[in-house]
Amino acid sequence: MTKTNLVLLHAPSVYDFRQESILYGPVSDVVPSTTVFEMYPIGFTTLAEHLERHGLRVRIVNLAVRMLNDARFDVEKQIRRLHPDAFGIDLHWLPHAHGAIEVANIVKKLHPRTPVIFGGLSATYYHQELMDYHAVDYVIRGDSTEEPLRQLMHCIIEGSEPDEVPNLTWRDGQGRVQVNPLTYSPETLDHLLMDYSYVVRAVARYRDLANFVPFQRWLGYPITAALTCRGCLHNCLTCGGSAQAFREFYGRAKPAYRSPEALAQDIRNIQRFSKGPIFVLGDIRQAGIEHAERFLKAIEGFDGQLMLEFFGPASRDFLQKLGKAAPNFVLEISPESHSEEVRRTFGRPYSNEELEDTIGYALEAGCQRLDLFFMIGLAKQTYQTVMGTVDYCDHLLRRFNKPAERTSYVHPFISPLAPFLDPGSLAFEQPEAHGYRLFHRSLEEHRRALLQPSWKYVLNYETEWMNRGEIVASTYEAGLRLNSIKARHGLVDRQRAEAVEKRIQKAIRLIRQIDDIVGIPDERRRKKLLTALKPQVDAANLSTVCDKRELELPLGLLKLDIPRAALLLLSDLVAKTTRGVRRAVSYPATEGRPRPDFVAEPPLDQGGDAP
Ligand code: B12
Ligand code: SF4
Repeated sequence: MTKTNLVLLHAPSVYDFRQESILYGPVSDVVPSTTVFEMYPIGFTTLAEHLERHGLRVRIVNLAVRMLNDARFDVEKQIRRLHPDAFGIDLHWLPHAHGAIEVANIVKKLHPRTPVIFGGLSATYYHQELMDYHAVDYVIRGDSTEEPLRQLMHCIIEGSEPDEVPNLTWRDGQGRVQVNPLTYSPETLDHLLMDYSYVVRAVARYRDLANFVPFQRWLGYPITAALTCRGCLHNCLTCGGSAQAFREFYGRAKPAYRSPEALAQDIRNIQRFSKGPIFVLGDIRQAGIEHAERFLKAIEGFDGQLMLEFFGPASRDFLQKLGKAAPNFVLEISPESHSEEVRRTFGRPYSNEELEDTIGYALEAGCQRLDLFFMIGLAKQTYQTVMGTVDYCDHLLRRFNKPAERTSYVHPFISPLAPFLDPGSLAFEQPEAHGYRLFHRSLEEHRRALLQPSWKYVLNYETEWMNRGEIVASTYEAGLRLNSIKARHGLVDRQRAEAVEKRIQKAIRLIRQIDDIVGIPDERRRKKLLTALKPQVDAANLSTVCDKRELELPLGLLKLDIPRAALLLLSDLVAKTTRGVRRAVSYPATEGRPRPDFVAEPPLDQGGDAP
């Protein structure tokens, strides 16, 4: 059996979520993950693919999803039987501050001599502080770590010092922390394979789907993402992925784009194994309208469900072209607030008129569904402004949703900026200047905050216009109101709307009960009372201000076809090897002979990777 060189582990947000009684709140209502944030970074697939292309073996283990799916899943047992040269753990999203560090501690306890490598945007931001945790040996910084990771793996395997590896923070022989320059930041994404072919190969090779599943409901709703770029042109106030955050903290002066043709090919390749929707991440128009139109040309005739996000208004002409190229298109727009002042302060300087024109053009061009995302916790936003946003949703639904006439419709969502204001964002870096007050700043403070009994106390901020209590209260009230508006407009059926309403009411009661418990001075009594609440808290954690299924598009019967995809990949490889054709991206480590991709190895649960 070939040795695995690197195992990439994805931790749950709070490691002990199965034991702790924590009301996480609506922190993940508008993303596919649950409150455990079980989705691993898309970068796991590009890291794995890049390393495998250079002859290394990589395995992904999504601990978070395994723990969610099986209450008895034994993390330590799983990690004990893994024996790679190194473990990689993502700390991309700060809400993993607790889980990622805890998993690193477990790895170190069970494999004290195996290096632990951290990476991701939050790991980059907190790289120096991460070196204070004894379980962390290396942090690779930046948004593009494929090549630095390959070089580091080479050093680990050879036993040499990684002083030349770009973007690396590490400890030298004397235990001193070394910070190598953050110089590796490629200008495009065209050197990568971004079509999940690694995942399909690995699932077939290891006969192991369970560890690769990106989020809990994915097998029922296999939505897949295609990435247009790394970085961003914009500077939204609370975003840790803004242009200035990338410049200042992640070593990127300007976005790196995927070429339109490569992006279209990624999408077509994904369609070979999944008939689920494909979400094109990042506004395709960021690189300019000519770039976007090249994409439309390259994707012409695509008959799958294609979701695109727009960072601002679009012209009728562009939407018509989009409708012709990909007739089953769906749009996402985040106006954040109905208040033009709040929206402008956030960094989206367009009017409601422009927004509504865009909605009209999109529906006219055949957009099947247009999701609108509004947020709570913004600068200049009061409790009343939040309610004004809900009223505006009612107006939009009255204006655009005429079910008798249309097959397409508008679907609004409202959710809080939670659990954390992003480190690196303008609001996090200069809170007072933007009307924010921060409660936690360091990694350790965030790690501890994640163990607070309700999301009100986990929140790392409040604003001049709303304190934490008001952010929580306005979220629940907005949720209740929007839910009944959606029921009235037929966007959710009565039964689902009633269930959402009950869940919100329950969450409101629980928040109050937890507030009372938090005030009890005796710590043991506090703990006991919180533990007694756990079953109710778990039930309220499912989704709060909306039903997660509202995010989903109706699917046909055939959604996932991994065996077919594996066969297609295999036949591609055989054809290319026998014809001696080199791929656009070549495979240096295995040149001239077929890659051993389809030699099945035992799944981890059946002793795979044991020594
Ligand atoms: C796409 C995206 C998403 C997608 C994620 C798709 C996916 N599976 O990756 C969706 C919509 C699902 C999403 C959800 C969330 N997101 Co988001 N997202 C983005 C966005 C727009 C782009 C990210 C991106 O470009 N990724 C590409 C690159 C940068 O990352 P990558 O390829 O995955 O990984 C590379 C490196 O990060 C690193 N790396 C990552 N992991 C590891 C591990 C190791 C060992 C190593 C060595 C390297 C490494 O190497 C990789 C390859 O080179 C950014 C904003 C922005 N402009 O950056 C926000 C952003 C990353 N998201 C953010 C947040 C807060 C969230 C949520 C927590 C929001 C919420 N409350 O629901 C959730 C978390 C979901 C979960 N984990 O379950 C914040 C993070 C701030 C922070 N520091 O915590 C950002 C910066 C901005 C924002 N507010 O949206 N998000
Ligand atoms: S929120 Fe704004 S700054 Fe952040 S990724 Fe989206 S458009 Fe860019």
